[in-house]
Amino acid sequence: MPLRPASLLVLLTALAACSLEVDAPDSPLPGATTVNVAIGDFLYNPDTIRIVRGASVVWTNTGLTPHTTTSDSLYWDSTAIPPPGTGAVNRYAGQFQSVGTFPYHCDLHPADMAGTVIVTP
Ligand SMILES: [Cu+2]
Repeated sequence: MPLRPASLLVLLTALAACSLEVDAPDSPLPGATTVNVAIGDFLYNPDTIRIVRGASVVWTNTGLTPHTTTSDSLYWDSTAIPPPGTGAVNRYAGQFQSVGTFPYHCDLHPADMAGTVIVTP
């Protein structure tokens, strides 16, 4: 299934905005890897990931109900990602351009679902 371009753009834009202070304009992004996070009912697996700056994260909803991946600081917000089998794209992805610790949660189940992306140089 193709990634949803609108969501990807939102994520990249948001992360670019938060990367202004730490990224030199001509600084190459060393990471080219993709890390997958499965979304279930009601958890992220794994809930904490460590990636190198420049790596991409793909969240895939494998549960039975919609979920989101929403940055606690609103650097990104997937809005509702449908479960598989609906005919709609059930993934959300983006590249992390900034070093830092980025906690996130599910906007639909904020008391139950939380995760962290740790980005290293
Ligand atoms: Cu949820």
